[in-house]
Parts: sequence; C-alpha cells; structure tokens
Amino acid sequence: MTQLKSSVRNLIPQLKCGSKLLDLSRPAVMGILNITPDSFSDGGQLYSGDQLDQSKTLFAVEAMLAEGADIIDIGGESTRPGAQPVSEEQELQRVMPILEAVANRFDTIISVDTSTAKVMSAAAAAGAHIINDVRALSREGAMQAAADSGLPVCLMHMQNQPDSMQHNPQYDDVVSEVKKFLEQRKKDCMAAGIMADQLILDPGFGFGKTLAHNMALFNGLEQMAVGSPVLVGVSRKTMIGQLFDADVNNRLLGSVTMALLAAQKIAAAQGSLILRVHDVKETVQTLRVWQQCRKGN
Ligand code: 8Y4
Repeated sequence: MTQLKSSVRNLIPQLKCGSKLLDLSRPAVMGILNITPDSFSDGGQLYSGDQLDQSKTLFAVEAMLAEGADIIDIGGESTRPGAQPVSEEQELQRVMPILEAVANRFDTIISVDTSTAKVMSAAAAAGAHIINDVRALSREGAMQAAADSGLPVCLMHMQNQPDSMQHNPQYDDVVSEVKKFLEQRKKDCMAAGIMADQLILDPGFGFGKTLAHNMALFNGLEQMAVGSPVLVGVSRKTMIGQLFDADVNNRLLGSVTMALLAAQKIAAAQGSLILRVHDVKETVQTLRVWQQCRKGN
C-alpha cells in the first residue's frame, strides 16, 4: 500500500482515535454515559444507593451500542451549575473502573469526559480513544497529558467556571468570540505537539451562555466547521426547555430536531460532526432517515 499524500488523506473524513478510526463521512453519535450521582436529568439512575451499579452501567452501554452509538462518553464530574466539585481521587475512582470494564467488554470508541491531567493519562492507558474536555485543556498539566496520550481531543468553549457560568454571561459577538477562542486553543495545542487533525471543536452550548447566545451560536454553527470536526452537545439542555417550557424529561423532540438541524448545517458547510446525545435510538433513526432522503440531491 502506498501512503496517501496528506493533501488527499485530509479529504477522507475520518478521525484517528488511538487504535480505532471514527468515520466522519456522516454525523457520528456519541452516547452519554452519566456516572455522576447528581446530574439533573439522568444522574443517579445507574446507582444502587450511593454505589454505582456496574452491571446496570454496562447494560446501559450495551443498549446505546445496539441503538447505533459510535462513541460512548464516560464522565465522572457534573458540570451542572452548583454541582459538587469532585477531587482528582474521587474522579479517578469513579471513572476508571467503568472505563476499564467498558474497554474490556465492548469494541467501541470511548471518550473520557474530564479536565484532569491524571484522569486523561490513566484513561488513555486503560484504552480510552478520545479526550473530551469542557475546559479545553486549561487545567494544570492537561495539555501535556493530552499531547502525551496521542489521542484526539475535543476542545470546548466555556465562559467562566461551572459554578458561576450562568450568572451573567456577556459577549459582544458570541459567534466570533467563541470561534476566536477555539482557534487560539487549537494553536496552543499544536504548539504543545497535538496534531491539527486530532482536534475537535465545540462551541459549548449552555456553558456560560444565555438562550440568545446559544441560538446565535447554533445559527453560526457553519463558521465553527472550518478545518476541524465539530462536536455539538444540546441534548436535553436548558435552552431547549426555554424554547418550549419543557422540563428535562420532555425535551426529546427538541433535542432530536436540533441534532438534525446541526447535521444539515454542518453538511452544507462540508464539515464533520459529532453529536453528543442522551437519546441514541431516536437520534440515530432521525439521522438515517435524513441521510436516505438526501441521497441523490
Ligand atoms: C440533561 C443532563 C441535560 C445534563 C443537560 C445536561 C457537553 C459536554 C456536557 C457539551 C462536550 C450536559 C461533558 C452538560 N455538555 N462535552 N459535556 N460538549 N464536548 N448537561 O456540550 O450534558 S455536560
């Protein structure tokens, strides 16, 4: 086999994720495995008392894979405004046993949702394939740990910190400010030795944004899709509830609608997309139908 020139290779939309390849010729679906006890919609469901139930958790993973998830996102920190902070030790103890069990049992791409350098290194050693950091590698040692892992990284934008981010978010031009932030972080990562084609960019819906900010970002999504795959996480978020006065358990249609619109927008911009969702089955069905209806356009 001859090596493809990089100019050609870059046209094939796939992401190298450690030992695996993620096909990005269509939107990829990242299923959320919430192993925090306190998340506001799905937290605690995998717990028996105050202990995470490993067999329940693996059953939830198996279900999402059967429903067509391409990636399983495993995170042990709740970033909900006002959530309890977790120590590095707590986070390791919460994430690692489950990550190891999922890696041993399932042939799937695993992303680890963490901002902590130690968790990144341990997760990479245990077989994680993607680092998903809502703090865009800003914590001490995180940039180096991510670079050393060789794994692709999702860089997300957040204004302020989880405890204060929804107090009074302010932007002059949210789209250009978020885009500028992500491009700067991408440069910083490249300077630290992370390859440009290993970076995923995420505008961070709901992280230090009002409803108007979130809507402006969604409308400007194409502008994020220049040069890197984009990750969109809107599933069941408050912004959907605000648009329809729906509590967290009544946001399925809003979530799937936004997933579909994101797919359409990114496809129009010839970009690549990863959708982070709670409702894998419904999202996958919607995307399949969309793909089929688009064929021959
Ligand atoms: C119900 C329960 C509704 C929890 C919303 C939520 C993103 C992310 C989160 C995102 C990336 C969340 C870890 C917030 N959101 N990672 N993580 N992008 N890359 N809240 O948008 O889902 S947690």
